[in-house]
Amino acid sequence: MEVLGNGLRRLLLNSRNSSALKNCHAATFTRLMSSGQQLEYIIKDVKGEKKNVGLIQLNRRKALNALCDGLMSEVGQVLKEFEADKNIGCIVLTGMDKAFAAGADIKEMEGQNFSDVWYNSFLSQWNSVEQCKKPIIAAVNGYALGGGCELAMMCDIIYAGEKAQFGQPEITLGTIPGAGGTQRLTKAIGKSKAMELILTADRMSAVDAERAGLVSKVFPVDQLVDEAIKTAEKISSYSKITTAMCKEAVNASYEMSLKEGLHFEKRIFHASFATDDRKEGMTAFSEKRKPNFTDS
Ligand code: DAK
Repeated sequence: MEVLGNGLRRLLLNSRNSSALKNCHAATFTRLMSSGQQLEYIIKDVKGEKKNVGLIQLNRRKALNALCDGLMSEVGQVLKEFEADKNIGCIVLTGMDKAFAAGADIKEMEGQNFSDVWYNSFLSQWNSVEQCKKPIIAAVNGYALGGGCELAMMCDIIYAGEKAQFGQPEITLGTIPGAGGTQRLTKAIGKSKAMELILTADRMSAVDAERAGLVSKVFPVDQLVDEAIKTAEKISSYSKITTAMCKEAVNASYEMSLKEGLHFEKRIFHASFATDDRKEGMTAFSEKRKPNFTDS
């Protein structure tokens, strides 16, 4: 099995060097790498005093973290691993100083036609980010453009470094945002500002993004990731079941009318009374001690 694996890996490595595949088209290759825990486009780490924060760093430096198929497959794979890890309560997703991500990989998209993208559910592996039940903090330094901005918006909290720049420049490529830019950006900053960014391809600074509500906090570039990890540790200290309930209820507000959303919230609130952690949280308050959550 191992021999076959190495052979296939060599074959894929060679074909990756050919001009047809040189821009990271080999999703199969990546899956092979991930299952063996060797990641090519991202770095996986576990942080925090209690090792309860999962860290994913996008690491395709030369291409400014352009989000190729292989990279997004690795992100999906590692998110799954963090979801399965009972100790991890929150995930931080970051890039590098110059770029969180400069968008989906344009060179990978260039040769595709309508039937390619339609029949192959092009880029469907991006769904793994929005489907993750654990909270994800995007720590954005540098460019967050196109799919980079959309990836950050799929996360639950966005922290930005002072030099971060957000934008949806797809119009310059003859296409439109395809991973939530027209929807999530509009909900985050309102129609006028979203239209302006999407129709002009102009960029928004970190400070303006915070003012507009896209970003919750701005930090000096070199402190950003540590600050995101600190917040993630705090989130991880609470009951994971309650955290998941909070996330689900907030996200439901995107999908429902106020009346439906309030009803949904009430039902989840009621459901929290079926957990041990709700009992423990309230008992600990009365006994003037710290709660000892068991995530049940
Ligand atoms: N794709 C591929 N390569 C990219 C790239 C990208 N998005 N962005 C940068 N690169 C590569 C450059 O080609 C260059 O490679 P080499 O020429 O060295 O081989 C290298 O990164 C360095 O880039 P530059 O030389 O351009 O660096 P500069 O500092 O001069 O400029 C820049 C930085 C970020 C302003 C510039 O690189 C740039 O404008 N990049 C493109 C930004 C962009 O247009 N992004 C939007 C892409 S469209 C979907 C999911 C996602 C999407 C759609 C659907 N579904 C789930 C359905 C998303 C679409 C997009 O994001």
